Amino acid sequence: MYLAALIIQGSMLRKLLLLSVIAFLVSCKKDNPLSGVVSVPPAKLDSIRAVNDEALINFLKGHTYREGSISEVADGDISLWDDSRLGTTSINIRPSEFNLDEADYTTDEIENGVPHNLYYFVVNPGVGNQPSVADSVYVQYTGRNLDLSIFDEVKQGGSWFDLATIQAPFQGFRGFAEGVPFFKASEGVEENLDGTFTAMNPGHGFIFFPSAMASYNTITADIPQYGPIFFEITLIEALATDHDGDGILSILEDRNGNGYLYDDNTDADYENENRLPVANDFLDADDDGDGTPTKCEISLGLDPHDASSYYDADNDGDGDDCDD
Ligand SMILES: [Ca+2]
Ligand SMILES: [Ca+2]
Ligand SMILES: [Ca+2]
Ligand SMILES: [Ca+2]
Repeated sequence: MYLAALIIQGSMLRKLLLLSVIAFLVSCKKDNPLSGVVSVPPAKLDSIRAVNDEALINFLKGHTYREGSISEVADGDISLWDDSRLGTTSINIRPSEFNLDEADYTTDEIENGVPHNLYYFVVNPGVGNQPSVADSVYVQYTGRNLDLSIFDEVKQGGSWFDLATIQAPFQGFRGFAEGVPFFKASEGVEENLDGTFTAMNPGHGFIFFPSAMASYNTITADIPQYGPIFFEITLIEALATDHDGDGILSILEDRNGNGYLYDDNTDADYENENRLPVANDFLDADDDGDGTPTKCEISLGLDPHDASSYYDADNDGDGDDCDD
């Protein structure tokens, strides 16, 4: 029920996420010499990273947080860059996230990604649950380009987002999923007489990130190609999520602990050999592909990540469910 509720919240960000997927599909089309259309290959991650990071740093040095909003620094202001409330983290972006030509990258970059800086500015840390990148959050937000123009906004009520989905390859806006976990949710919500509500002490602040964590080379009406962006967010609620319902929280299915949910697939070889759809562990209810669901294996004390240990009710050599 709950995950279904996640999907119905319409918003511009969702539309932009979809746009990114469409742009990716379009970019996959081969050049057609007859049509005269020649596609420009996307730029290399490294070159855009350098330009974007410089733009972000210049922005942070040239702007301040004053009276609830971000504006240009004036005499006596402390810039965002010099403000102790600013933090930074490094997020690895893999060429596969934008279907970039792997010939341009080292084996390490293909496997582990190219590090990019994300900046976050904490106005209020919040007091409630702190989400992980695998969790679901209810937020109010405003998304802006570095010229302060708004490309998306939800200020009334809020919108649910599944951060794990936003982290997925080809989605774009990964920085949103990586930045929100630096905040905690509110301590609760009080309903007002007019039907609106007030979140008590929510996490509140800003996240700034390069285009490789946003829409990268995609051209949209509201965000320039290769444009860094930032979001103001108010984190109202955060819920720990178990996407496949196998009894293991999704964040704990990041088995190699690198904060990326899309490189953990226990039965990758099995899925490959049998031409099954790729299901990473957090979306796979039978992680080791032995026929016995993970949940059943846990309840019986079997190892859910070892295909040679399974429950075999009818003794035919194939794994069965506990209910069989
Ligand atoms: Ca991982
Ligand atoms: Ca799998
Ligand atoms: Ca699983
Ligand atoms: Ca299993």
